[in-house]
Amino acid sequence: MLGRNARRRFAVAATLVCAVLAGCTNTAPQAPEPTAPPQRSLPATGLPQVTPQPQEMKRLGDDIPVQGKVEVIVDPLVDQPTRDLAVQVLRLAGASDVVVRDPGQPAEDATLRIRIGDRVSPSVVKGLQEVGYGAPAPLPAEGYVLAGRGGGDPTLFIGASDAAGAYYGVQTLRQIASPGRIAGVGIVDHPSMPLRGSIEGFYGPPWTHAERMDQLAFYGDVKLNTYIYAPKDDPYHREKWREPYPADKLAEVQQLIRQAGTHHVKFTFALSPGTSICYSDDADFRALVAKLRAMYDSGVRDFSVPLDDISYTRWNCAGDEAKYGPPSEGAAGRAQAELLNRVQREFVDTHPGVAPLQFVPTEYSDVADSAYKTAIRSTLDPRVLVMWTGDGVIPRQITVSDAQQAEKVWGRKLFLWDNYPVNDFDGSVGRVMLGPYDKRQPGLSGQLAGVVVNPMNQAAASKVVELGAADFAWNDAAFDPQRAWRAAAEYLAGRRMAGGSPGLVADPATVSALLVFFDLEHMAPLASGRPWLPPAPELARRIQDFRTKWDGGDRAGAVRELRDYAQAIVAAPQQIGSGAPADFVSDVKPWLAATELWGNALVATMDGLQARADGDEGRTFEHFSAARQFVERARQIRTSPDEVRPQGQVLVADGVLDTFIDQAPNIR
Ligand code: LTM
Repeated sequence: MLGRNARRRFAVAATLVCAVLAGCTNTAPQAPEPTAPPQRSLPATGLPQVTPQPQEMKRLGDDIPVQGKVEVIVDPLVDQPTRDLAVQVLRLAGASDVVVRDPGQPAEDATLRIRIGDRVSPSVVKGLQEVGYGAPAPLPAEGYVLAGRGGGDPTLFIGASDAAGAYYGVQTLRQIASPGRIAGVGIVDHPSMPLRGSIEGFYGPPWTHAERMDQLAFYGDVKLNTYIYAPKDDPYHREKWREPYPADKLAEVQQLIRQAGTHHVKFTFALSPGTSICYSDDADFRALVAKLRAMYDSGVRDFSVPLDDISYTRWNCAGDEAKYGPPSEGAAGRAQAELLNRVQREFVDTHPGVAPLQFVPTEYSDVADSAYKTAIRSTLDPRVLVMWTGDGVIPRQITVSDAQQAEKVWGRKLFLWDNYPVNDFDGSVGRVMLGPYDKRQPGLSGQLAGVVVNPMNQAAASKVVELGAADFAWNDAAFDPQRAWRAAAEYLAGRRMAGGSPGLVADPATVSALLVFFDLEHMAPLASGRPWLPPAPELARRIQDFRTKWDGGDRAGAVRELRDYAQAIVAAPQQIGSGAPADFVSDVKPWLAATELWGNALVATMDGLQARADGDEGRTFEHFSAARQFVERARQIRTSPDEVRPQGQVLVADGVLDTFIDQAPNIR
C-alpha cells in the first residue's frame, strides 16, 4: 500500500501528467485506486535448496512477501553488479518497483526493506542481532550472513565480509526467492576452499570468446571464483609464448577480464613456455615477464606458469646444459624452480596486488617422491602454488590420504587440477561427460589450496560437472554428488533472467528429460577407456528390474515399465531441445540425435519382447529387426571436428543399452 508521502507524490505526478497530455479533461488530481494492504508474512516451513550448499541454514520464521515497492539499502561494499542482481531478483519475485539507496539517503515508502552491507557496519550488526545473529563472529573471506523473516516487521539483512561475500549473498537470495516470496531463513556461509573454478587446459578447439564470457557469468552464479586461461591449442599460450597477443585477441582478453571482475572471478592468465624455453637465457626470462606484464596492464592479478606435458629430460639450448649439467629430472627441477622463483621475486613481488604465482609441474600426476620433486621441494619459493591432478592423470578417485601424501612430496598444500569432465584423450572418444561430480573425498578442503576442473571442449555441457565441483569446493563436508547432479539439471532448466542467470523457477519436464539424458552419458573413462564412473546406472537398474520381473513371470509388467522408460529416452531430446539453453543443446546435438535413435531401438526391442510374451514370433522378429535398424543409424553418428578432438562414434549408455538390445532376442 502506498504511504502518505507516496500518495502525495503520486497526486503531484498525476497533475503534471494531466498538464502535459492533450485531451486530459479532469484537472483534479485523482486518488489512486485503493489497493489491498500488503501481506506481512507467508507461513512456510522447511528449507529451500541452495547450491552450493550453505555451511549453515535454518528457518527463522514465515516467508517474506514480495510485492509493491522494495527498498534496497546498500553500503559502498556492495558493487554495481551485486546491486543490479538484487534488483533483478526482487523484480522477478514480484516487486513492482525496486529502489536502491545508500544508508544516508532518506527512506522511501516501501513494503519491504532489504539491507545489504558490511557484516560489521552498525546497522547490519543491529539488524542481524534482532534475528539471533549476535556479535559478528569472524567471517572468512567471501562469506556472508543472510537473515530473512516475515511477520509484523519483515526483515532481510545480508552482512558480508567483502564485496564477493555481498555478491554471493545476493546469489543465495536468488535461490531462496520464488514468485511472490522470499524464504524466511537464516544462513551463515563461506567457502571451504579459497580457490574454486575451472582451468581451460584441454587440447583441441579452445572455447570461443562468447563461451568464455558465458562461463564467467555462470561461475558467479555458482560461487566459483577462479578461471585459469590455459588452452593448449592457443598458439600464443604455448608454442608462440614469446609473441605478444595480436590487438584483437588482447581486446577480447580485456573483455574477459572485465566480465570476470563483474562476477567476482579471478581471471588467471597462464603462459606455458616449456616446449622451447632456455632457462639460462635472460632474454627468455624477459620475454616471459613482458607477456605477463601486458596482462597485468590489462588488469590481470593472477598468473600461472604451467610446465606440464613437456620433455624435461632434454634441454632446449646448450646454455642450460652448461649451467645445470646433463639433462636429468633433478636438473629440470632446479632450472624450473629458479625460473619460477625469479618470476615470483621480480614480477609478482614488484607488481602491487598480484597473487602468489601458480605453477603446473612436469610431474603432476602421482604421489611418489623423485629427484625432480626433491629439487622443487627444496628450492621453490614456498609461496608458489603447485598444481596436481591427483594420483593419476585421470584418477579413479581423489582421497584425503592421496592429498596428504602429495603434500609431503611437494612440501606444501597443493592446488587440484581435476581432469574431469575433460574429453580430449583417446579413452574419451565419443563421450560427453554429463555424470555427477563424484569420487572426491569430503575433507579435501582441509588438505588442498583449491580445486579447478579441466572441462570439455563443449563449454555449456561442462556446466553439469562444474556445478558439482562448485558445490564440493564450497562445502565438501555436506557434499552429496546426486543432489548436486540434480541441481545442475535444475540450473539448466531454469528460465533465464537478463544476463543469463537462471530465474526463480525451473521447468520440471526439462529437469526430468535432462536427468534421463545425463544418466545415458554418466560414464567417465580412465585414460585406458575403462570406466571410473559406470555407464547409465539408472537404466542398468531398470534393466535389472525388468529381468527380475520377466523371470518371475510378470512379463507384461516387466515390458510395460521398461518400455515407459524407453519412451522417456525417445522424448528427452525434444524436451531438452525446447527447454534447455541453446548453447547446451548445440554442444550435445550429436548425442541428442543418437539418444533418440537408441531410445527408439529400445522401444522396438520392448515391443519385440511383448510380442514374444504374446507368443507371436513373427512380430517378435519384425520388432527386433526394426531395433537393429535404429541401432545401425545411431552408430553412424560421429562427433564434430569443430567441437572436440579426437573424433569418433557418439556413445550413448554403451555397455548397457547396446548390450541389452543385442541380448534381447535370446530372452525367453
Ligand atoms: O593434466 C594436465 C596437467 N595436463 C594435460 C591436460 O592438458 C589434458 O587436458 C589432460 C587430459 O587429457 N591431460 C593432461 O595431461
